[in-house]
Amino acid sequence: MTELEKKIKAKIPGEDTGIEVRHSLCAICSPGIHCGVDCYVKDGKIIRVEGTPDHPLNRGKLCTKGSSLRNYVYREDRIKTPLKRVGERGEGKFEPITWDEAYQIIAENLNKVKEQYSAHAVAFFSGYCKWYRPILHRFAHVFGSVNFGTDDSTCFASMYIADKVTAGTGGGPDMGHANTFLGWNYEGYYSNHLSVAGVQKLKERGGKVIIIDIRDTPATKNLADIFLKINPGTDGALALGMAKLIIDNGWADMDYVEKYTYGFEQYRELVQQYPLDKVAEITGLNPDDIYEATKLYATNGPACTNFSASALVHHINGFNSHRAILCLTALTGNFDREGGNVPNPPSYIHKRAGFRSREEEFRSNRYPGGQRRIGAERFPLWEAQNDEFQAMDLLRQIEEQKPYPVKAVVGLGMNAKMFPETDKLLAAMTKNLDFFVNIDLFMTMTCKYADIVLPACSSVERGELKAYEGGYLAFTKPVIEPLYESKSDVDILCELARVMDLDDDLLKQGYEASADWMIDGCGLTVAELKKTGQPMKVPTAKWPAKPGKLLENGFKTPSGKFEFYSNAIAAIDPKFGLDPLPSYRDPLADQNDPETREKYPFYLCTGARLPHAIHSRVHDTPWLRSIRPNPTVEVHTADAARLGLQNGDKVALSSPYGEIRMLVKITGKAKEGVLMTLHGYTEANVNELIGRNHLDPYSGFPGFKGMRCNIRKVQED
Ligand SMILES: Nc1nc2c(c(=O)[nH]1)N[C@H]1C(S)=C(S)[C@@H](COP(=O)(O)OP(=O)(O)OC[C@H]3O[C@@H](n4cnc5c(=O)[nH]c(N)nc54)[C@H](O)[C@@H]3O)O[C@H]1N2
Ligand SMILES: Nc1nc2c(c(=O)[nH]1)N[C@H]1C(S)=C(S)[C@@H](COP(=O)(O)OP(=O)(O)OC[C@H]3O[C@@H](n4cnc5c(=O)[nH]c(N)nc54)[C@H](O)[C@@H]3O)O[C@H]1N2
Ligand SMILES: [Mo]
Repeated sequence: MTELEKKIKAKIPGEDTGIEVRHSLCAICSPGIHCGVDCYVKDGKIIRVEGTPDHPLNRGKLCTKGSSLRNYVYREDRIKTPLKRVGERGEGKFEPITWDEAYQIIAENLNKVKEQYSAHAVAFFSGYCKWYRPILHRFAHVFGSVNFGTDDSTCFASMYIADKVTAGTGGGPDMGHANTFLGWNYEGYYSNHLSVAGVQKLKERGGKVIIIDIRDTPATKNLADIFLKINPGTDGALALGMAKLIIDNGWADMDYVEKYTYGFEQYRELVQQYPLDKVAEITGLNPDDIYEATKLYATNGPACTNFSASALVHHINGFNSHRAILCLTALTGNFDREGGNVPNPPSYIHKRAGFRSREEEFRSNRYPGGQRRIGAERFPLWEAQNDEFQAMDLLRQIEEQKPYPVKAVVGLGMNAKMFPETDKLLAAMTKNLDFFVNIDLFMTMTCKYADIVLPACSSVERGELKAYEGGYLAFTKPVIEPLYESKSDVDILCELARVMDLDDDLLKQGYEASADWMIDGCGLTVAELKKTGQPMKVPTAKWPAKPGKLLENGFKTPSGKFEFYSNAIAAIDPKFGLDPLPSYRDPLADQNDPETREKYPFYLCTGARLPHAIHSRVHDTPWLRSIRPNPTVEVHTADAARLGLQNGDKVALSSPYGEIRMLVKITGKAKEGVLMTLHGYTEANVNELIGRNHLDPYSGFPGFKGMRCNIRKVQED
């Protein structure tokens, strides 16, 4: 009897249950935390899902989303066949077609746009999903387009670029060796529950935790020794003020600063402008608390810091806030040091796993050049530092068709609700695109605007290459056949490459051959990985990462040092006004005229994570939706009292760009004057309230977490 059979017998006694337990992963969530799942399969159907007990990542645990995996996979709105639009764009009228017909139509239309305009007039865009990205990226380039873009235009990349221009790379918190954890916008229980154990262990060892957040969370309650409940978007000012305190009190590691950093004098001058009383006023914090937190961080080292792919950089001053915080790690000698923030390059699709892959080469060695990417003219730093287009300029370019037309979009999980002014984007696509194909699991609002819609299958219906922390790699096996006529995204792309006869043998050979090419030299092959479908230790993986390499060999920046003053930013044309120093500006700088202030007195923070929801993708998963059935806005107790609002009241949220309806949920979690709500609802899409030009000039990121708005009660309709 195999181990699995024993497990089933133990769980479900009796003779021949006809049930098999098969391993896969849950891809609902953040790619960094794709937990191992055991699917109980009977008659080709999943009847139960549990966490895989010996999976190196989740060790048997599952969150609410993972526990709903079965409900997600068998949702009624799964797209069943390839579809061709027969009504108007947006109307949602389609007829089923065959895969062959779909490929022919796509090939013809993309080639037509290429002939009439250019290959760059086709934009390839991926939503939140990451696993197929190397294939899509290469496909775009082999087709001849420079325009590959993703949700990274609003997530992660701002931080990545800020890290790159400051230190050449980012660094993760070395929690295992730290005495202090500076949890800057850290709320692990909600967005990354598997990270909480590390913080708990640090506390058990007697380590200290500082958390800086705008709301009360389980992390602020359970973990924080010091909690700074800061005014939203003012973190940059706090970081500069902390730097002044550190320097003035002699807590800086001047030996580190002298040996390994660049631009300290200019930085010192900048931070002198942020004395404690001024910082306390901007941030809304008590000066003593700021002092205590700073002292603890700077004197109880080694200290490591949490950074977020979204929270801070979702303010229009966020790029520099991130840099200002990163600078603290060098000022205190905690960057690239044990117990501080330790660089560790990604192995495969953002995941740090201690081994080298050829993913970057795979996607970039067919880069066609010949044009600048979408957004390059407005966001030169982005263009210089990232190999994707900045999708926050897509709407403008589709509307204006300048500097060159965009006439077709190939979307994989493209979700227009991710973009500010969603309706305008859909209107521009309707009016100006010759062709739009979208591939998704579900018939989303965005799919309804597509000319061709293709059904993708889920993680449990496909095989997928996946790297894990600790030096692991897996190639999963499907646990059930793809539902209906759905297919794996990578098979769709590789089949299309064959139909279009693209000049690329690797893509034409398929995903597994491409994956093998990318992991060549790591010590494992796809064939070996497929034998178990479970994560295997990569023989060449070096884990954990050893600190000190940059200090020894030099940073990958123009000066070879950690740059308080960024030479890469200084090289950008001064007309863009980008400061090489991490200077601070008001998060609502573009909305502070008296009229707007008066009309929209509230601060709107959208999308701070909650455990049961993830962007738009599970709002229509019944089990998860049942936890919070209605789109709600969290209103502070005092504001609710002042406005005469009760729990469950219907309100209109408005900004200069639009208005949506939600229900009131009264809490004391955020500060007075701050409204908090989730994104991704079709019936209450908060991104209608975010202005398309409310963007961080360094990264192009939208101010999702900092926007003026108003709230008023409306009658039930
Ligand atoms: N207001 C506001 N807006 C935000 C944010 C915020 O905090 N506030 N957060 C931003 C951030 S950080 C991010 S990362 C983005 C995420 O933004 P989105 O890309 O909108 O994320 P999702 O809604 O999770 O996924 C998009 C689509 O992918 C589909 N999908 C799921 N799995 C697959 C698959 O295997 N194949 C294919 N082809 N499709 C699949 C889903 O069904 C869904 O329709 O949103 C950003 N937008
Ligand atoms: N359950 C769940 N998990 C997720 C996701 C999801 O949608 N749902 N999305 C995934 C994705 S794509 C991403 S990018 C990550 C993001 O994950 P996190 O980085 O954890 O992002 P958030 O939860 O948006 O923000 C973290 C904390 O920052 C706080 N915050 C907001 N504005 C400010 C501010 O101005 N200053 C300070 N100091 N704090 C602020 C919020 O209140 C929140 O508690 O989560 C991933 N994990
Ligand atoms: Mo994100």
